Amino acid sequence: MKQKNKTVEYHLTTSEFTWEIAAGKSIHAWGFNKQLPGPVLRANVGDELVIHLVNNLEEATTIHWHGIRLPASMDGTDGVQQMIEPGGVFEYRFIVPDAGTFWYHAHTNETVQMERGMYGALIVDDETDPVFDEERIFMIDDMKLNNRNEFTKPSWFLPRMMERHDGRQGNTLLLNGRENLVINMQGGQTERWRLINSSSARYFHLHLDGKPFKLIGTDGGLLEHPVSMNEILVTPGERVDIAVGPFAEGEKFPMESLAYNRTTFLTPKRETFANVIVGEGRATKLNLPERLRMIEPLAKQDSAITRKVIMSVDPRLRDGKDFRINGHAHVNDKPVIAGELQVWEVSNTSLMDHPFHLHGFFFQVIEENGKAPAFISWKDTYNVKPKSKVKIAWMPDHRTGTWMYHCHILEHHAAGMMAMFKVIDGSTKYEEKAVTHVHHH
Ligand SMILES: [Cu+2]
Repeated sequence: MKQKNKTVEYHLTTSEFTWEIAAGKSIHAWGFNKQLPGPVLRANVGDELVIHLVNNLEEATTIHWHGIRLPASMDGTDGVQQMIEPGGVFEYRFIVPDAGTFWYHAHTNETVQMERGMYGALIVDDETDPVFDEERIFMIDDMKLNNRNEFTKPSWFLPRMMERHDGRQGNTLLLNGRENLVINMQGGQTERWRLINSSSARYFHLHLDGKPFKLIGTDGGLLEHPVSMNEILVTPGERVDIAVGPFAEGEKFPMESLAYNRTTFLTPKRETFANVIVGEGRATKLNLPERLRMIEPLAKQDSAITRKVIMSVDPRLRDGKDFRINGHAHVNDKPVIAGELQVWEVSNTSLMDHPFHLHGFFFQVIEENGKAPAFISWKDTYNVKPKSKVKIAWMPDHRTGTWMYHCHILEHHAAGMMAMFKVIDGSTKYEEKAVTHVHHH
């Protein structure tokens, strides 16, 4: 029986607050409802989400609903709404059309606001989801703190330049706002883990002591079939859903991030984020079918390219606008027409990796450096390796308005690796709707 759609309301208040990341170790975080991460927002496919936002920060903010195919006016960028000033309120209202693992985060002054904790998970359920014994959401983050547990920003030119180049990678490793998290599983059970990389720049290269797990979903929901693997890279902005277990009582192993060389000044390291401890065996109710769903291919591998997007870095790194799209920083790209298939060649001419994020729409990777991908999936963020070309296909729909794409390493985005563009209706004259929601106390 089809579930009835409903309206799900949340009240979120942003503020600065004290947050304990480990026993006796507190930071001055910024976030939602004095929690880090913010509260998990949850709804069923087709429900309407209403989020009443109050901004009690001392600076303006806006919130982006990463991965949700919502109307442009709700996307939370400065291209579609006015800043929510300190003391201001805003109502976000949209339908959640897809099941999967999504997240929300500040989309204003991100290198400060997101670094301090302005993010949370947004989960959309479907009654046809596979059944697990347990589900966990892990928001991955790292913070760059000094020895007084304060957020630091380099003041000298060279370290500032290096941080802009690498992206801010922190020394404090967090899962769900905690250091050294212990994950207590039950023997014989299989869990669904939803991983969300909410860090500024860290490449999280998941490894569970070599134990195999199954990838079941990506940014845009379930895959067609579970795919078994021993490690997976989750770049900033990306999500993966994996099936973990079953393990035997008494097993203990770390959740690690393996070293990944993305060509930074910082040397990549293998690091432990959490530890898994398996308790006594329990019965399982696992129902993970081999066929999870069908994904219709949007385009063939050899489809004609409709746009080229070139991500580049000026090696002189002089002026803070050295991260570029098609040769320029902070670009206004050409519009696309609703209903016209987009086949974009996204290339990276630089020597470092960039996770490419498209707002508001899912794409399919149809080719990477001449090869078809191993399996089809829906993505909104995809890591483009150095000196690489990725061909993506996506379909702009009736949701006309201003959208954007950018590198999800926050410092690269801030230094110019982003573009705004419009989806326009091809048949009628395009008019931008005025923003009328913003008001102040
Ligand atoms: Cu980048």
